[in-house]
Amino acid sequence: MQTRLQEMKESALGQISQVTDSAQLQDLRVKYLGKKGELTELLRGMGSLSPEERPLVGQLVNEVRGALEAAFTQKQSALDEAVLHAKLASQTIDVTLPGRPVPTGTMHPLSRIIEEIEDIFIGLGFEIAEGPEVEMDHFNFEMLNLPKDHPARDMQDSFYMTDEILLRTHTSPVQARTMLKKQGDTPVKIICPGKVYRRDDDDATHSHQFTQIEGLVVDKGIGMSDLKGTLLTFAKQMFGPTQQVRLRPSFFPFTEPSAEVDLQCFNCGGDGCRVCKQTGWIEILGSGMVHPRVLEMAGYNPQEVSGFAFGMGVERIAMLKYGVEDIRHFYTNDVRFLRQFNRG
Ligand code: 2NL
Repeated sequence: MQTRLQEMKESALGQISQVTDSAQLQDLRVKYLGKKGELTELLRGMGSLSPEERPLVGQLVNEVRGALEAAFTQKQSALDEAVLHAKLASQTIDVTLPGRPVPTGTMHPLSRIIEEIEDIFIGLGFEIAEGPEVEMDHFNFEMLNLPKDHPARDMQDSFYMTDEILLRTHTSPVQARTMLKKQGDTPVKIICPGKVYRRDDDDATHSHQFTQIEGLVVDKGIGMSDLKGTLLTFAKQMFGPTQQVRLRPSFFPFTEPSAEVDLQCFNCGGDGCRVCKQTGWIEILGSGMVHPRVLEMAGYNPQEVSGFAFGMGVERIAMLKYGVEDIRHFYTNDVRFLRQFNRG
């Protein structure tokens, strides 16, 4: 009996060591340790042993069982490890290979300019206001002192959807709406960036759709000096600390008095060049003191408060700043054009 047990143990250990996968190992486990396995079979034979032999053989059976179980467990973890190693080996990556480039976009030059201008005015305590691009005639023209028969309406040929609804021709209606919403509350200190539309034939310097930023300040005691100081501060932050501004008389129906604002040419510093047509100055903004009629229509008493407003074309600033010679480049979105901005 002892000999048979020893032989069985040797044979089982031998077979276990030969096994190459988990399924084979499980078969062996059943064959030796299972309910109908060889060890159980041997145990049944113990009945025929003498009382002296039984405890000895019992002990030996337990030893053999323990040895086999240990061998199974050890083999199982060896097999698991081998599987893991094989998997790791088949899945290795070469970290020294060059990566696949992921094409990233760049910010559109117009968006960049808008963001720069917004940041400057936010720093001066302005808030950003937005409004609809499809606008009512009332807010686009009437509220800005441009009644139906006003000749300036011809100047701004518009895209009408109906008699009363059009694509806004400037962002001024956003300012009119903001003032109305505030119901006479002061101060109003906003800038309004956005797309505007005019019926123009597109060419190198005209586009039927373009981008405007307008600003508006309404409060007690606002004067022309506030307008000039604000725009000078803006010019210095946008174009450099030595920048100067120049105001020239002008006309807009919604401001009185009105002024064009010139910046010193940022290309030649004022000496005169191709960009400034030898004048040393570049026209960049329209501005003025808000017309009393406009204040009144928007719910403010022009005897108590006053305001200044200004408007600039973002494409024009971007063209001057980046030396872009055709406004249509901003909308055709040729990546070779767009990639030239925002490098690094
Ligand atoms: C230009 C001129 C300007 C304004 C816009 C404005 C708005 C309100 C009241 C009064 Cl609500 N004025 N806006 C004033 C002066 C000039 O824009 O050349 N834009 C490109």
